[in-house]
Amino acid sequence: MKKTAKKFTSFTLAFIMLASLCLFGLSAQAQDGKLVRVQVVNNTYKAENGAPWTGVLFDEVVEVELGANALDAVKAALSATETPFDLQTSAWTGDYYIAGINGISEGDGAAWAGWMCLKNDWSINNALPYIEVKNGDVLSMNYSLDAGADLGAPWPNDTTALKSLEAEGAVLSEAASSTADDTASYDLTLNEGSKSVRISATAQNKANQVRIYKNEYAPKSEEYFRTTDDIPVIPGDVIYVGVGNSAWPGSPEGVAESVYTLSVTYNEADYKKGDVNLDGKVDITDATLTQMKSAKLIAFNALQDKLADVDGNNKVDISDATIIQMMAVGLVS
Ligand SMILES: [Ca+2]
Ligand SMILES: [Ca+2]
Repeated sequence: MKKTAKKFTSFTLAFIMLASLCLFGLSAQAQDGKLVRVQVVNNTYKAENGAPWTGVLFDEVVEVELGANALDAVKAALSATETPFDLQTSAWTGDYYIAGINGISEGDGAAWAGWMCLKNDWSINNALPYIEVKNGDVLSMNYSLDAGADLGAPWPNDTTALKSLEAEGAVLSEAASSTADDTASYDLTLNEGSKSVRISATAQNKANQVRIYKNEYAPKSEEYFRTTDDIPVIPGDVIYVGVGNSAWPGSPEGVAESVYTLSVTYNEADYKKGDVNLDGKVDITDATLTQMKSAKLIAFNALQDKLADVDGNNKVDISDATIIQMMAVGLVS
């Protein structure tokens, strides 16, 4: 009876922890919609060639409904800023597109000129109504004189390599085991006290999407980080920066994706056995997390796996959780 009660308590705690994680995730979002940042930029069509304006026309955060697409968000920003625009339907596809903004219309300055949209620095290759937007997305409407080449998205697209890769909140350095190819491995050493990082990654060809995953490279999953997101990390985590995976819209045909591996460094000797959440003490939370890991409810990184395997049999299971529980109450050390 006592044992059952203890188990129940552990799992109750586990679900409270999961529930609070979910709440934390939602709190950053607008209550009944999503916040999208919209920019309108003309850096290509010059004043001396007849452009009525150049540079950034506006950079505005708008709240749109949960089901809104990229066209809804761009229209909302154009309306909010009282910017005149010209909405047309494509003669070929019948889809809506934005033909003109504030006096600059497709065909102005060059035969193939027009307004193109970059979503989080990805030059989207589809009509805006088909593009989903998430809370925190950045939509940049840019005027192009040559179908995207002057925006960093030339055709044909023959590379998925990155042009630049930088980290905020950590020091990024090429790992000793790195190969000199496009998909090098890096060490990511967290700054003192840093609990999250931002990864800034720019594709050589912006027709490719860049998606960031933590601890498991899962390109089929829509649960990924963007370059604008704070990525919570602990020592032992591995961050994957993928570019141009064939499952993602915009990827070049017949060109392999690039995947950059960024491993958060650690010194195993700095951590106590059993301290799976790396907070410097072994308590009931560590036991609960290990129980959840044993039940495949959560995943551990490589360092957490080592710290959780207190009986040293090279696997993390319920026996480890039980020993950690005993360690937490001082029955074993
Ligand atoms: Ca702990
Ligand atoms: Ca074990």
